[in-house]
Amino acid sequence: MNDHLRKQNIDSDAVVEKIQHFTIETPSWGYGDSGTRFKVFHWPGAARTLREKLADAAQVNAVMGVCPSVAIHIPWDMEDDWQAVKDDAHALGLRIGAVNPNLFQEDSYRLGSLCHIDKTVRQRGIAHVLDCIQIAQAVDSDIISLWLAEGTNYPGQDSLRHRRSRLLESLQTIYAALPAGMRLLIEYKFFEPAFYSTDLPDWGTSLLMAQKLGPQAEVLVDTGHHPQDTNIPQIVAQLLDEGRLGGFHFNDRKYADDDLIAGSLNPFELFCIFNEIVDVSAEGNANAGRIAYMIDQSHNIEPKIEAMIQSVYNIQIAYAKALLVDRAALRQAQEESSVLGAYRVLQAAYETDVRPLLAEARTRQGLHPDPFAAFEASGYAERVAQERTALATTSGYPGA
Ligand code: RM4
Ligand code: MN
Ligand code: MN
Repeated sequence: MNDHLRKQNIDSDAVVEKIQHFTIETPSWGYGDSGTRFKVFHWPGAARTLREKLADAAQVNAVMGVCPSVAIHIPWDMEDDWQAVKDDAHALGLRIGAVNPNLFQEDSYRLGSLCHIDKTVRQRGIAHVLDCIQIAQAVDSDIISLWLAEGTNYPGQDSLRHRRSRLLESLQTIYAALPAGMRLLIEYKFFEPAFYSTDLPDWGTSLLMAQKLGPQAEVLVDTGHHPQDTNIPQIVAQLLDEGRLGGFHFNDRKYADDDLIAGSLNPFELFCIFNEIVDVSAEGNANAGRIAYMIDQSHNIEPKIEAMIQSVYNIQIAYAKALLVDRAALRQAQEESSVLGAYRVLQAAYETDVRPLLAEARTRQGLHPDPFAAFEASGYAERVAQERTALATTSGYPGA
C-alpha cells in the first residue's frame, strides 16, 4: 500500500493524519425509531431519550474515533436542564453540535411558519428559532441548522414573491439575534412536504438569503435534497468559491429524500464532492476549513448504531480517496486539455483501496482496526435490546 502511494508522490502518514482529524457529526434522531408515512418499525434497543441517543452516539465514537459531536432537534430533544445535558455529553466524551429547530410539527404551521401569511404564526416560528439560539448558547454550540418544511401545493395558493419577502424578513429577525461566532446554516430541499413550490428549494435561493443576511449565514447542502442527477459537486464548488458552504447533511438517495446510508448508492458522487473540497483546500480556501460535516439519516429497517457506523465509514472512504488524488498530475492534465488524462487521475485515486489507510488511522488512535467487529464484540446492541423497552410505535399513515 505505502509503496504504491509513494510511487504516486503521496505521503501516507500525512493522509492518515488528515483522516484522524476529519470529524463527522451524527444526528440524535438517527438513533431513535423512525419510519415512513406507512409504518414505523421498532428496532430492539432503539434510543428513546436524548440521554440514550447520546449513549449510542458515544458507541459510534468509541469505534470510529472521529464523531465527538451530536446534532440535536428541538423539540424532539427538549430538556429542562441544558447544563446537565452538556455535562452528561462531556462525561461520554461528546459535545452537542448543531441545534436544529423544528418548524414543521405544529398545527399552526399547516401553511408555513417563517413564510406564513399570518404574522402571528411567523412570530411563533421566529420565537422557536430564537429559543434554539439560546439552547445553542447553553450547550456551547455554534451552529443553528435551519430547514423549512414550507411552500405551497397549488399555483395561486399564495404569492410566491410575498412569501419570499416574508421569509427574508423572518430570517433577518433571526439573524439579528445570532451571537458573535454562531452560524446560521440555511438548508434547502426542492420538494416535500409542499409539492408545488418550496420556499427554500435550491442552493441558489439559500445562497441569496445568506448573502442578504450577512457573513454568519451560510448554505447547508443535504445530499438527499436535489432533483435526480443534480451535479452536487458543482454546487459545492460554487459555494466554496463564494465562501458560503456552511456544512453538509450526508445521506444517500435513489428516488427522493430517502435518507439512506451515505455513500451506499452513489459512492463516486461522494468522492467527487470531497475532491472539490480537497482541491480548494490545497489552494488555501478559508471556507474549506470551517465546513460542518454532519450526517442526517434516520433508518427505517437498519440496525441504528451499526448503520451510523457504516455511514461514517463510507464518508471516511470517500474523503480518503479524495486525499489520494495526485493534484499536480490533475492540474497538468487539465492544462494540457487532456480530457481523459484528467479523468484517469481521479479514477486512479477512486479505485485505490483505502481501507488499510483507515485501519491504520484507527490503530494509531488506539482503536480496533475494524469498527464493525469492535462494535459487535462490545455486546452493546444486545445489552440495550434487553434493557430498553419499546415505546409505542406510530404510523404516519392512517390504515397502514
Ligand atoms: C428534512 C431535512 C432536515 C431534517 C428533517 C428531519 O428532510 O433533511 O435537515 O432535520 O428532515
Ligand atoms: Mn437535512
Ligand atoms: Mn432531508
